[in-house]
Amino acid sequence: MRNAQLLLMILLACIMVDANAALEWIGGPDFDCSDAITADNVYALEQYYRPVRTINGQGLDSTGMLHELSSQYNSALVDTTEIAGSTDPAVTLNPAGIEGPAWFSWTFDQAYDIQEMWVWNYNLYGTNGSYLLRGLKDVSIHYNDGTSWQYFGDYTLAKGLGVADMPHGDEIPLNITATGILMTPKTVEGNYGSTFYGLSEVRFIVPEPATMVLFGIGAILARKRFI
Ligand SMILES: [Ca+2]
Repeated sequence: MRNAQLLLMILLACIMVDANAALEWIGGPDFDCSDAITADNVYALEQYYRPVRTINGQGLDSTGMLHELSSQYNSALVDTTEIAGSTDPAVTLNPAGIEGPAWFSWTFDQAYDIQEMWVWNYNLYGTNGSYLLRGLKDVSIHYNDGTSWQYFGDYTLAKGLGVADMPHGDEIPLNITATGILMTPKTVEGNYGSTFYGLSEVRFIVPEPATMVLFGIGAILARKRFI
């Protein structure tokens, strides 16, 4: 009976912790490794609009939830007119070997259980909203299982708002274990109507560590109790 009561208390604690758990994301504040994530795209060597600007928090406010207007200092952008006609496979094919007008990839330092991917799309209004057309629209998502790239699915991203404090527009449910994520705009409708393809920020949500520890303890005790 004591074991059963202990197990019940632990399970209740797990539920309480889970309900109050702060969101944890790879490479974000309080994460145990700031080098946990790197970003890449066809413009990785460009001085501005570098892919790292999609994962280092540049452009986000003090709450970490609102992104300011996109610029070369806080967002990534690919100008496809500059790579048109290229025969370099690193440009014309994404890391999974699939053709697309552009691609963005994020690599982790190890495999993570990723619950969701949040996306802040390109966030600059321009004349009559013309720069918002640079935002990604219909994309394919691949994930690296540690050995090779696997197709996850297609997704349509919300258009940016062009405001100084833009919340993320998408929470893509993933629930996969991966060492990397790849996002490739479709050849048709890959963005909202531009030769540029841009993103402001992404975030990969992972289980909160304390919750995982408690769930682990609960699982061990449950196994002892019921086997
Ligand atoms: Ca950013």
